[in-house]
Amino acid sequence: MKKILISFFLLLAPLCLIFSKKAPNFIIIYADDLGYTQTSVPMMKDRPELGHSLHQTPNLEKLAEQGMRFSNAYCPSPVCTSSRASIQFGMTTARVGCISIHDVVMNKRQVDFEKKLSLAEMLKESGKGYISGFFGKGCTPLGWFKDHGYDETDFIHKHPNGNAHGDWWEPADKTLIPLDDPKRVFSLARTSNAFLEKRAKDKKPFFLTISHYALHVRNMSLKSTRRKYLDIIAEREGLDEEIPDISRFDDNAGKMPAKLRSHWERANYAAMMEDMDTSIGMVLDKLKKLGMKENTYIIFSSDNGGGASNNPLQGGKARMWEGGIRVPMIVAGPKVPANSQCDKPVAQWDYLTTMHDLSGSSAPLPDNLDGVSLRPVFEKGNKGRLAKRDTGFVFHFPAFYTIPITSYRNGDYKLMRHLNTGEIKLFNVAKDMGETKDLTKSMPDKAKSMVRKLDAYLKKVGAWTMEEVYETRLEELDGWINQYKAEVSKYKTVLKENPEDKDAKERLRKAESQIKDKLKSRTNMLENQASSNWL
Ligand SMILES: [Ca+2]
Repeated sequence: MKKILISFFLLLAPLCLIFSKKAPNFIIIYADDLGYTQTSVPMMKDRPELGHSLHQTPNLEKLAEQGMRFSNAYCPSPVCTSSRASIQFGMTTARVGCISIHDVVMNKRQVDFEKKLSLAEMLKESGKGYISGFFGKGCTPLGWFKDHGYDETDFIHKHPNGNAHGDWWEPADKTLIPLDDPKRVFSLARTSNAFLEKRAKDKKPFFLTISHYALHVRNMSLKSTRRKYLDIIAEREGLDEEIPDISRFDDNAGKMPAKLRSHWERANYAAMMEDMDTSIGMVLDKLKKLGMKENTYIIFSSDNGGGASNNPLQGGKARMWEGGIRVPMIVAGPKVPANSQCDKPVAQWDYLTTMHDLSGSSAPLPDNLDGVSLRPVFEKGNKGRLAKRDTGFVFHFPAFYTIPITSYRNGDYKLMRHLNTGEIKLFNVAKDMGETKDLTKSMPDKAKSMVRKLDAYLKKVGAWTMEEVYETRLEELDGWINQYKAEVSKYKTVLKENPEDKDAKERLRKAESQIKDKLKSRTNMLENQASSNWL
């Protein structure tokens, strides 16, 4: 059905091109694991302390001066994979049916992402002649992005791009990434710029996603950038000696004095951040040089909260506190006022509806999207009136491997529910972004009404329940354990007949080690299930 719709709207394309002015371009620059307070751009202009005091991101500062920063922007999930699926389809992770990289229920139910309308497919349907490119880190369950409407991708390996592609040049043989291309930031900029040059020639409207491997671990940076931060830190700390640049990957890593190790790690992280910023600058400069800047929306954000401190926000990556899901977001483009700020809560699942609106597409959208068009706030900031969201912002996270909490923001309030214990917390995150004052007792009616709305939403979209997730995980582990037990008895029989069979010995050893491994995973899951921790 999706394909028929696409063909129908493609037939209309030439007509649209004649009668309408050129549709705008879109560039999404997606950072990995970048926390709310980690760039040098404070997401609230009147609170400079929300900008990082060490990290320097001058190109993001420039972007914020040209456009709008968002103080209340949310990624869909506190972990990579589910955010990346959600943004693609304009739905919450609960509705998409993907809450983490190893989502046992998603696998069991064989969720088919190809049936859903992606950002690139939505733009194809507009009939405006969009060319879409996706470069960098992908989304494991989605497979190849070329299967989701993207015309150009850099998926040149055996497997679709995951974390390993940002850590190793070639995952198959674990060849190191060249030292002059840490986290592939510069090759990513070059690939992106080549895409832009082609669009400057063919004059087609485009949508480009630059999906950075930075700042996910393993942290890497240019030696020259790192030297700069090693010196800044030495000066700030009043050290008499220079901090040596001994990478932990070098043969002499052991020679780094222990007291200097944390300085080196900070310098390396700051340098990785600046290298990513430099790469962003390379693309934005190219865009300007090609004369395409005026008609291009640039959206910068992160897939989840930072792994390090997100102070004053609590928690970080894989946590449902603000530190895990409130992320930096900067937008620049046609009619976006310069040096402006929007405080209305927005989420990345809004991008699809927003881009549909801004592209001028008249092709229908699916009727089960969670996003609303952000065009009113892009153009008017806090004065822009957004369409009413049916429930609010639901961040469902029934994870079997870490603290399972579902968060739900509606207006100024955020409800959190622990999925093991059912315990509730309520915060006014507009006034109390650090989530320090639990209002459950002072506002019981508010809490109750939010619980009702949240439950109705989760039921409506058929969200996984925590019970189902634990049950499915146990089924999976027990299935594997039984399978390996069968292998153990098979190879024991083989060895009885032929005690010198090397292959059987090796297979027996592997199966026994797998059983041990899966039993450990089983214990870990049961421990997680019994936990009532919040942080
Ligand atoms: Ca991430």
